[in-house]
Amino acid sequence: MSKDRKPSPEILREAILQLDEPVLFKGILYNEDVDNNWRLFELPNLTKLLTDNYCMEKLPFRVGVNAPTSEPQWDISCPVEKINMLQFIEKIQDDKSNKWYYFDYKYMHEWFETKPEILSAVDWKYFGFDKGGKDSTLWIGSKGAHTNCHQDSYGCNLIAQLHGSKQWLIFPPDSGGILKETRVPYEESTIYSKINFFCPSEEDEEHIIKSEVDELLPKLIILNPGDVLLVPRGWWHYVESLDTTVSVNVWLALDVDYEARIKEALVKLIISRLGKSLPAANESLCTFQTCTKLVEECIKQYHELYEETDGQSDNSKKRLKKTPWSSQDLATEYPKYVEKLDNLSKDALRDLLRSKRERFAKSKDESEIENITPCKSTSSNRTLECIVNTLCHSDIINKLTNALLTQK
Ligand SMILES: O=C(O)CCC(=O)C(=O)O
Repeated sequence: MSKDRKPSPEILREAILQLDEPVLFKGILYNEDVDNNWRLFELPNLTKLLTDNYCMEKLPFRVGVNAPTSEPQWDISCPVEKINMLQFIEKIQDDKSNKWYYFDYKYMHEWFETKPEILSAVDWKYFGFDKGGKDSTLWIGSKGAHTNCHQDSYGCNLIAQLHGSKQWLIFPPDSGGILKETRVPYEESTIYSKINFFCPSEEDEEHIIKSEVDELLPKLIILNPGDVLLVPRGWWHYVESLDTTVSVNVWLALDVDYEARIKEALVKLIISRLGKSLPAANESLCTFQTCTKLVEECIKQYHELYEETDGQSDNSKKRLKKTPWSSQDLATEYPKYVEKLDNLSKDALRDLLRSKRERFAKSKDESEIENITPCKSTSSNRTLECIVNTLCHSDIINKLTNALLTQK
């Protein structure tokens, strides 16, 4: 059978929902065999579209520094500049500036409602999902723009790299201890790592290398234009633009999200009760009553789902029990399109962290003079942060959820 065979949308859908390891679909979108409009997101095409029709339309870009900071450059601490695409391009061509710009995590339907070309250029049908621009988020960044290491609470994630290259460092779901998980700053459905992967300290490097075990070693992937990456449920990721980049992603809901919703509602309850004064994303923390209702509602939905599944016919249960796809199976069957990703060795991980720390050694003085470090320390209330992180630790929230789900 031909090595150039394409996996069908049905196979891809089934595999994507079952895989528990990241997989790279190499160059799959910009392959002439695949008919699509994704090339509209290459920077020159996107810029033309946005400047022709949006003339002076400005988009909010988060601004950070290509310089060392003692803490991660948290999203909520970064200033935002509203600029149009031409201004963005002008700014990133300024060699003297050490700033990066990121129009990140933007649901496309909120920004491009009047631009159907942009929304309809996104189509996930090749992967077996009836989803498009209205379900997807857009990310436009300059070199150094990054998303701090975190774990998403819901679904699995498909990412289309459409312009430039991005580095993804991905750790398995159980890496919360190695990565120093934290709920501060608080953002619904995001668990952050305290490690500053953009410029790790020597202590962070030592902590990671000392705590790493073979099963939890990360994968390092450079996504290039046309690539699609699957990040399965629960995998931690740190993402950095290596040059000017455009990418689009979609989160795909999974049945297990019903349990994750209970956990997120419990965290929201604790933070709303205790952590109001800690840094949080710009979203309303609900009152005690509303949070309690939310927890109850999530538990009810969970029971409804599993009662439905229990009521399934024997045949449909058998169908669900089919041997799941592994990344190795996919890569063996479809070598032209699918790449299984290897783990980094401990030495390679140490080298990576060191090179990230040392790359700014020369620019340090300069950035301090400019005094544009956007990262404010969150140390004003370390005790409260510690209490919140203890109560919201995944081990505690898991136990609490189990207790709530098994109570009579
Ligand atoms: O591309 C990025 O900067 C981050 C993307 C991300 O976190 C995600 O797709 O879950």
